[in-house]
Amino acid sequence: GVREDLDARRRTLPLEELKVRAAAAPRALDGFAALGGGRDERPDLRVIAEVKRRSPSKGELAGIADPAALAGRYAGGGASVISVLTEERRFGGSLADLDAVRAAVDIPVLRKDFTCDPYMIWEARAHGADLVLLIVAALDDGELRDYLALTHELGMDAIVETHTAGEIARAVAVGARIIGINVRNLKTLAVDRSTFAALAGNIPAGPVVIAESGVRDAGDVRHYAGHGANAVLVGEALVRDATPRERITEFRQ
Ligand code: IGP
Repeated sequence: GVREDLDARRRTLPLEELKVRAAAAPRALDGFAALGGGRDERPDLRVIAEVKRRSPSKGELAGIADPAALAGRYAGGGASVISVLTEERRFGGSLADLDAVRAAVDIPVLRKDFTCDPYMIWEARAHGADLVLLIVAALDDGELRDYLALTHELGMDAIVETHTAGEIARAVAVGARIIGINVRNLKTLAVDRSTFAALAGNIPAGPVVIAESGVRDAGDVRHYAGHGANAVLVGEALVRDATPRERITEFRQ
């Protein structure tokens, strides 16, 4: 499981050294605002474009030779945030990918990984991330609160990922400002796009609402937007596309 994987993960630096690097990093960009948060009206749909080399369900997705160049194309198409998978074993990502993307774009960057301890939050900041992912199903309420607090202390924001009504209630209870509904069941890896419409109504006004996974085309984007998504998080469809810049432009219309 996720926990075992993370226990086995190499700790590249002592926490004290990460803290020094986090303090020296340029301050985090405002991911909440980039996603349209803090406004009365959020007319335009935002796109979070993901750099994902492989996935447990699909295997190798694309030979991403240059994550920085891909991120540059995403930004050129009008992506609001770049998501970078850093999990190595199942997603083929790394902190080196995060570094490369961070250096390539001036929009907020999400470190997309299974955050399971404070170390990873410091590490994200030390590597220039502006957002981290907190998966409600993987954390208890105490962890969720503590990790969200640390994320905010470091000037970052968190996408708090949910998959059930109960998880949404927990995300709301801890004061999540950005709530994602992942339509992919992380246990079975099955994608059910109807999950978003079924659950979005449980999120009160205030948080930014993100539809995660399963976007194939502009029709799927319209579907999520029509059911209240402020942003969509798109991985596979973009990394496989020959012209991701044009695709993002189309998604935003
Ligand atoms: C993107 P897709 O179907 O567009 O490639 O999905 C994103 O939602 C997915 O990568 C994801 C994910 C996660 C990956 C959502 N939550 C948690 C790893 C861990």
